[in-house]
Amino acid sequence: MSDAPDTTLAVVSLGSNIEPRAQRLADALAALAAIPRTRVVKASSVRETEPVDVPEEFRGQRFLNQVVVCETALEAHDFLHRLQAIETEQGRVRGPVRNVPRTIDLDLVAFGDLVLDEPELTLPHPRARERAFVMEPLAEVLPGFVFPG
Ligand code: PH2
Ligand code: MG
Ligand code: MG
Repeated sequence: MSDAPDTTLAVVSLGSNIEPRAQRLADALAALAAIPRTRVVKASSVRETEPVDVPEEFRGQRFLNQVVVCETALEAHDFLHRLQAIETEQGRVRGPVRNVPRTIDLDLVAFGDLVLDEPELTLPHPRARERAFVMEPLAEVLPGFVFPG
């Protein structure tokens, strides 16, 4: 038996396509570091990326993306709710149309080796592996990362 606290590596993808994009990512990184029982292990470089799968009228709005690895003692849903609270705090508004411009998007890409398929949370993130704006910064912070499941 170990008395070390049980922690999980959580991989978070950050994205913004509404200025000030870089400030929003920096604010989100600080907010991640302030989540209780959580620390930021590593943050990738910030990359400017072409929008993928966004409505035609917003194709001109490029994203800044980053991947951040956290170590947390929270449970997956609690951690997700923290991410959603940060999005709300940063003025994220959710509407009926998918992938419209957003102040900040914090997606849970993976949470340890957890595999889940629930309405609220699918792990690992179902589209992450197809998205260079996730996979490239992920390879920078966790080279050789293997998705569970
Ligand atoms: N997020 C999306 C859809 N398309 N494209 C880029 N380049 N970066 C993103 O973060 C992004 C996207 C849905 O969340
Ligand atoms: Mg997203
Ligand atoms: Mg999202």
